[in-house]
Amino acid sequence: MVKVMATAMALVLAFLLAAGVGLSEGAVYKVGDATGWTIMGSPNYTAWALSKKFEVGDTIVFEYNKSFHNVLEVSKADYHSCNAASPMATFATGNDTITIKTKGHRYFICGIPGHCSGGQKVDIKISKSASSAAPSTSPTASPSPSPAASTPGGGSGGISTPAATPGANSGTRALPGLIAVALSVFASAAVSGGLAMNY
Ligand SMILES: [Cu+2]
Repeated sequence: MVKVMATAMALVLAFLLAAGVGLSEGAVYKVGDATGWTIMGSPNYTAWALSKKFEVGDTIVFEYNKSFHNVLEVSKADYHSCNAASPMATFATGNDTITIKTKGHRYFICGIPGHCSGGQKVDIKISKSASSAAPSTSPTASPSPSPAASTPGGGSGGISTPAATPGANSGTRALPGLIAVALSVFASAAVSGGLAMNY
């Protein structure tokens, strides 16, 4: 019985780990790509940003010569007016990594006089929530049958449940399904273990 429980626990852990690995994925975007964050050659950061699809969980990297540039995160108004006087955040290492945690816009400018107005500014539009945002919104209880409780003998009954609908957006839907499967496996193992102990 102890062995059964341990196996069930291991299965639950394996499922949760598998789900967790999927959540930590995120693209890394270097601002300006090979050009980096500069004023030389007047890079078009608006066009660069529009060519990407930023999602929650992605990372953007500003790479630049810190002797000549910096990165200020500013409000929308300050972005448009190139006002560097009241940044919300300042980055100055020359290799700044910023992880995107929410949807919406993030506005960055270079704070060196003349650089922002010369085009060293970028509007990062995060249009889509990645799967990492899913767990916070409790999924509407899917009609998950619990075969484990009704059939104590057929231990593997729960696994046949179609958990993740294959196809579109599997990333967001797979997690509740995996947990349901893992829990039902655990439950059936517990039930059969309990019955075994009565004999
Ligand atoms: Cu600059």
